[in-house]
Parts: sequence; structure tokens; C-alpha cells
Amino acid sequence: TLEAAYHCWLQYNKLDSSIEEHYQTYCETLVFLDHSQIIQAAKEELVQGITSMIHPPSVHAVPLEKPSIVLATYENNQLKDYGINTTVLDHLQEDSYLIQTITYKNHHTIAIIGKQDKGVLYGAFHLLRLMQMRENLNELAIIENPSNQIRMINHWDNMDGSIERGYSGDSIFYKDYEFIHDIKRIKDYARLLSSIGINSLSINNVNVHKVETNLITKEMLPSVAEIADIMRCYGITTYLSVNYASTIEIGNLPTADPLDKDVQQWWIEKTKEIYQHIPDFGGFIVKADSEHRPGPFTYNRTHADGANMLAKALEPFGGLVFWRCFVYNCLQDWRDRKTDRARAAYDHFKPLDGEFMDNVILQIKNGPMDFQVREPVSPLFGALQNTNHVLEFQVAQEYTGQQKDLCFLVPQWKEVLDFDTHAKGEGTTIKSIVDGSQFDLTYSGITAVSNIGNDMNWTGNTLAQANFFGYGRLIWNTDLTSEEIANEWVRITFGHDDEVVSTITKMLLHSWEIYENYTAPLGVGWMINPGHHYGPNIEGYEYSLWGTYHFSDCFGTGVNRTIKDGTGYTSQYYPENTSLYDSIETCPDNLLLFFHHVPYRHQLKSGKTVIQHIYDTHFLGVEQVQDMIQKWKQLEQNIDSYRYKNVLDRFNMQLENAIEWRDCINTYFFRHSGIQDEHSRLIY
Ligand code: GCW
Repeated sequence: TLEAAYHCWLQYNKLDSSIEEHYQTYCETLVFLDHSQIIQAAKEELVQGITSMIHPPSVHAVPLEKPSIVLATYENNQLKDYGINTTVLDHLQEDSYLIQTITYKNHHTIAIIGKQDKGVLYGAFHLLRLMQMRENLNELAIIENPSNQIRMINHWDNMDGSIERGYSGDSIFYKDYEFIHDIKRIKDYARLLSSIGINSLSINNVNVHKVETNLITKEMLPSVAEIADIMRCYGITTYLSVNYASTIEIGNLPTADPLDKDVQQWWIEKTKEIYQHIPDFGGFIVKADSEHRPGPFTYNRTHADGANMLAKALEPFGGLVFWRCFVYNCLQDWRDRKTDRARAAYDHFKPLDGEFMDNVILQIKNGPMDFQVREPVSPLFGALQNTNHVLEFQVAQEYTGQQKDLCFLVPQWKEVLDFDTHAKGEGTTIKSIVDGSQFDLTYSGITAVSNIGNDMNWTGNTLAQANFFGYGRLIWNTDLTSEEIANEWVRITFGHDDEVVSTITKMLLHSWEIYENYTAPLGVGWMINPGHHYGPNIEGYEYSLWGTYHFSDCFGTGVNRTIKDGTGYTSQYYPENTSLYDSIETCPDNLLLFFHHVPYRHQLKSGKTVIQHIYDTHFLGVEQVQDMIQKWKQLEQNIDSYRYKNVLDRFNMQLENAIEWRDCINTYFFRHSGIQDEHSRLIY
């Protein structure tokens, strides 16, 4: 139903009587031993959830001699009476919590103890999730401590209401250059975010255009504060993307030189003003000197100069600067074979390691290019050792099917997080770098581009809710498996019918591979329509300025990024990975064309030639989409018609897209190579 689509994984459907009886013992009574705005949110959520799953609970503020759910922060004195040992929380992160089943004065009791009130809220959501999952509650002994300290989402919303790379309607925050003030929707969004542990949110596009530059003025700050007020109740800190050249655009200064005294003073005053409106304001996100955005390069200053200037202004308030490393030459000449866009982030930022203030956090995309279906990891992870940084993923499916095609990205993100950089020897995984532990970073974590909009179901394709959910769950606990996350999402979103659960879980888990099968092959990327980035256009970017080429000709295809006779990009990794990728013998098949230019008859490790692999995967990809559609149709009776039809419509678009990709790619490579398909299938 529409309701189910809207509430995503917080539907709280009525439980069947057998399980209801089991939960009833605990759920009659809620006891809140502490009080705060955030605990109020936990209370509302538990009351709402339990009321709709079972029946309305009674709510109290003092211990009762009855079965109950009791909630508190860990320093609460009354916990002694309950005999709960909370010392495990001493050394855990501020967002940690425990959930324990105990006996209190001979009564069954579930205790949810947060290190702070945020932990109480996370614990409340956790308990509700256990109930949605039909788990037994009799012997709970849960200790949760988030893997990452910063767990963020970045919006690319513009104030005209559009969303850059948005595939699910318009902004929930803005319309026609005004704030919408839809408090109910924003609150429901905050609930979704905090239920999966997100604690930081930036609410406008990193490309800060004319009107949005004014978000930090007294005219607009009250409306930003209104959003921050809602987010605060759910433990979420609000950030803004700012225009690096604000001093010129709105400050009446002739320059944005970071070493200019007036520029520095302007930001100091401006920041003070922001904190008068939003006392717990998070700070700024900055895209500078990238894709025509202004930045310190104009004044011959470094990115450290630029970032530190803003960091100084924010420092007295504990504010942070997220400074993006997506800096490259977007006006490249395609004839220039020396410049390699993949090298850019490392070349710009590695030399600056250690020069940034402590409240600057560099923000690095997972790969060196731009959220392609398959890329190696950014070599900056492991290279930066003295600078705080976060990893940036893209939940929005810009290059992975735009929420028409199904592409569950958790498996991709896991590959990134589990990648061994070898920075400090074997086992220096990316997840252990971005969680701050390897290099003892003050600030660290993960951020991502949002995939939500004002569509009724938030994400366009209802199945794309799994990426939103999965992102939060994974960055909270980077050891969860893709299977666990997919299974959990399907059950709490579509219920527990065996066929539904197993069919949709399998679809999710295979969908990335399927998408890869029918799109750009073997890690080469791009080959999409310029501009909107949906559908095939093999040479769409081949003679353009963007640095995204594949160099296919009648002999072969792929980008030579080796040390000997390529761009030398491979040298940006630690030796183990440099040699892994540099040698054509050891380079993994799925990244072969990212690193090497090879003849079409080059033999892959799979035993197939490159050309035959291209044909085979593209025929297979379309068949796999057809198969998913068949399987989805078999679920018609078990899924409400609104969501059934929403997904079926998207699958039909995906099939059209996959066929177009298959035929364009196969035809292109057949015509360029002149090599026949071994199975003589139809190629045009
Ligand atoms: O992926 C590219 C997108 C741009 C985006 C840019 C960035 C917000 O195509 O739309 O701009 O990356 O990350 O800054």
C-alpha cells in the first residue's frame, strides 16, 4: 500500500497472536528514567511502534514492580536497583548502548541503556526492529558500539526544488526558492535516518548556486534552524554546503583569498551569526576548485589554506569543515594522453597531508573517478595518515541505474571497506582507516549522497529503499554481511512470507552483478549518455573534456594506467597493490580495462577472451533481468498492489535499458574488432 511504501522499514505492522503474546509481557509498560528531547523521540517511537504492533503501552517515569521495558542513560543512579552493570559502556563511543533482558523484583524486564540519550533512541529503534524481525526477547544481551563516529548523508538538493542526481521526485526541503516547512515529512525523514544510526546531515547541494549561497544569511538561517530543530530531536546534526566565494557573492568583498584578513574576518563574523541561530550547527561542506566551483587556486593558495581559513572560524564552536577531494581538471583535451583524471585526488591532496587543521575533514569518494559500477578504491585511503578524513559513497544511483534499474549497492560498498591498502602492512583495510583506528584520527567516518526525494516512497523504486537502509546499517556495523542486511530489510519491509523473502533477497544480492553485466565491461566505466548519465552512449565522452576515455579502436580497448608506459596511476597504491594492478598477469579481470589497454583476443583469467566475455555478459545480463521480472511476477499475490506495480514498472524500464546496452555494446565491439560471437547470437 501507499502507507507501507511511505513508512519504509518503520511500518510496525500488527503482529500475529503467537508472537504478540510473547512480547506482551514486556510491552505493557514503558519506564523512562531519564528525560531529554532525544529521549522524548525514543518514547514517541516506542509508543507508536508498540501501539501499532500490539496495543498501547502505559508510560511511567519511576521504576514499577511489573514486567516492563526500562530506558535510561548509563549514569542514572536508579540503574543500581536494577542490578545492571553498565561499565562496558565506559570505553565505548558516545552513541553506544546496551539492551538486556533482566529480572527486576521477579519481573521480566528489558533494559535499554544508552551511554547518552542518543544511545537510548538507537536502542529503542533496535528493540522495535527485533520485534519486526519476530526475534525472541527473553535472553537479550546486546552491546552495540558504532564502527564509525561520523555517519552522514549529503543532500544535493537545490532551492528551486530540484535535486542534482535525484531520481525520486523533488526536494523535501525546498520548492521555488523557498523552504517548504513540511514539518511532518521532515520529521518522518529524521525518524528514518536515526533508526539506521545516521547522525549528520547536510541539506543542500555541494554545487552551491546563487540563491543557495544565501542560506547562511539572516534571511534564511531561521528556516535552516527549523530543520536543525527537528533533526536535533533525533540526534542528527545539521550542516550546510557553502560557496567558497561567499565573501564576493554576499560579503561585498573583492576577493576570496584565504590569506586576506578581511576574508578571514568575514567568515569569523558569519560563523558567529550562524551559531546564534543554530547553537549546535555542524559546519560546512565545501566543493572548491572542482567542476567550475570557485576555490583557493584562483589566489594561488592551497586547499589547506582554504580549508583552514574556514576551520579557524568554526573552531571556537566545535564546528567542522568537510573539504571534498573531488578535484580534477574537467577541461581536459582528449588528445592529451598524459593527464589521467584518476590520478587527480591523490596528486592534489597527498602532498598536503598534515597541513590541515584538526577540524578539517577531507572527504574522499570511494573510487578515483566517480561512482562507476566498478572502480578500484581511491589510493588516498592509506596515503593520508595525518589528516582527518571520511569516505564518500553515493546512495543515489547516478551511474548505477538511476533507481529505475535495480542495483543493491551494499556488496559494492563492502568490497571497498574490506579492501586491504597494505598501508601499515597486511590487514590495513579501508574500514579500519575510515573508522579512525589505524591512524588515530580525531574525526573519521563515512558519508554518502542521499537517494531520497519527495516521491511517496522516498526513493522512486521501492527496492531502492534497501540502499538507504543498507547504507546506514553497514556504516553503523561494517562487519554485517550483505546477506544479513538484505534479509533484514526485506523482512521488515515486505513481511516474512518465505517466498517473498528468499526471492527479493536473492534479487538484491545479484543485482549489482547483473547491472555490471549489461553495462560498461571490465571496469572501464563511463560509456553512458553525457549529461544525464542514463543509458549507453559508448563514445559519448570519448572526445570530450571530462577525462573519461576508453580508447577503443580496431585492435583493442582499455586505459593503460601502468608505470612503464601508461599514466603511472598504479604507483599511487602501496607496493602490493601497485604490482597487483600494474601487471597484466595479476590484475583482476573485473578491473582489467581500468588498468590496461588490451587486444580483443586477450585471454582473461576466466579463460575467455575479452571480446567473448563482453558478448557473453551482455547477453546474460538481459536474460537475468528477464528472469528477475518473471520472479517478481510470481510474487503478485504476496505483495500489495501499489508496491508490486511500482517495482514492476521499474523492472520494465530496466529491461528496455538492458536491451539497449546489450545491443549497443555488442554492436560497437563487433564492428570495431570484426570478431564473431562464438555462439553466433544476434549482433547488429
Ligand atoms: O558525479 C558527479 C556528478 C555531479 C556532482 C559531482 C560531485 C554535485 O555528476 O552532478 O556534482 O560528481 O560529486 O561534486
